[in-house]
Amino acid sequence: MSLSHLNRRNFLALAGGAALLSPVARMLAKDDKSAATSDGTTKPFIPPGGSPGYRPVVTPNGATLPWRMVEGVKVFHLTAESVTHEFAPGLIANCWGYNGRVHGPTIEAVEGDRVRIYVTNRLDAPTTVHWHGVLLPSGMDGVGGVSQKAIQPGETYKYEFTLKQHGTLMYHSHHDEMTQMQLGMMGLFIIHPKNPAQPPPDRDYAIMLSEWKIEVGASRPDPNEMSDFNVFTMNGRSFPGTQSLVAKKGERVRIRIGNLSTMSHHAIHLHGYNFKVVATDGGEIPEAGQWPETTVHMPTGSTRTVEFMANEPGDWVMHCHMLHHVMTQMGHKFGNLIGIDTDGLDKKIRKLVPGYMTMGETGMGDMGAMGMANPPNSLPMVGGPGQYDYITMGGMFTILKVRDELPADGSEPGWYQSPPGTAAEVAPEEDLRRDGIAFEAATAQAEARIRARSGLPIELCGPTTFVATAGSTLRPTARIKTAMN
Ligand SMILES: [Cu+2]
Repeated sequence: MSLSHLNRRNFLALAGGAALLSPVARMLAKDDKSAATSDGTTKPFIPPGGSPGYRPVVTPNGATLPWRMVEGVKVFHLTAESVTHEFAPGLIANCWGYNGRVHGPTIEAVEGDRVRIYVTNRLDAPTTVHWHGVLLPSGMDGVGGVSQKAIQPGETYKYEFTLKQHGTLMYHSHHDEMTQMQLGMMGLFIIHPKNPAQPPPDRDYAIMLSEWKIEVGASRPDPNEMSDFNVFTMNGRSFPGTQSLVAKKGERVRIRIGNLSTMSHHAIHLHGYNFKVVATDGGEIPEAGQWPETTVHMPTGSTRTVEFMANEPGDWVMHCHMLHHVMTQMGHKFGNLIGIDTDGLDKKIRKLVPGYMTMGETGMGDMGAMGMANPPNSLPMVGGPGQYDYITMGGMFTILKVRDELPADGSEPGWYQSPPGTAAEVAPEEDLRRDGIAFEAATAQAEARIRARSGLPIELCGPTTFVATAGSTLRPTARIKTAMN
């Protein structure tokens, strides 16, 4: 089989061959008009005069849309345009967004504000903007054909309304929705309360969830996909491209989550905490109606706001619990090799491809860590490097970093250093003996893999099971089953 004939599926079946592919320069479509790459850098907006009159929301990897007051009206300007966007280092695609970003910048205002939002269309296609969940006059609803004419290329439309509510809302194209939203045309619309019932939280984060189909090596997301999405993002970024959320111990944290994925709901799970869902895009939930959760269900077309006290320091992951949503492009449609003895196959293929080794018989956890070359314009199959080991999740995944003290300069706090005795580690021999634990390695092949990891010579011994007792030279690892005596 010639390497040039590999499609994604048999590319993966021949994953060992990936090392033979030389890196190829990213090829971006020539019709792209944007000059810069939207790279997910957080850009806050401080209005003239210094204070906006509210505690601003932080959109990790995102930006806030600037505004200015003109005769008592808060004036914004959105420009719909083509955007070259980096999802994570290694994956760049030509998307559509607003103001040079994917997704568009977060709009922030206060209940009671009169807002005037100009929308300029620099795309080659007509568009509109719908203010999702915002209570407004019908003619301002932004639905092409229903409440207005579509905004033609080159035109600028004006939307103007008074904000009658507060909460976490959204905006998105409502013309050729499948194409335009699936190419990235969406953003968050945060309205702060005019008379807050309680002080603002110490940390107020906003995250937009979305999903994409970007064929490996392609430079344009496929807006016609209806089920097989392969890039899952928070604020347009896939882990390890996602920026961490930080909090100081004792702070009250609010996370606002919106979902405008084409087809998927998401189950956003936070480790280390119980939180309460305090609001939806329909409004605040009275305290009596809030219940504790660790996972919030995010139907597409909705927002949920969760709050909790950051009282336990650590690195706490927050990710979609639909497990294909924490994989990247390469993690899907993979032939099932779990438990297959591939030794004979390997020997045959090695005659054609020296050094070939099938991967995937124990799962995909090692795929990213092996550092095999990725095909052009794609992400490693799974996550990214962590403090202790390779992180086997990517995609819709980020980390909440809670610390006793945060760096004074506002920089990222780095990895959490667990106090001695508070982190899981290899069981000491004396503990195993004291507690009567014997452990059993699954197969000789497992032993070979353990030896490979530990740098010892590999001796394939055949498929016999052997038992190791405490004190053997095997390093207990995740691949070793434990059993009570
Ligand atoms: Cu999901």
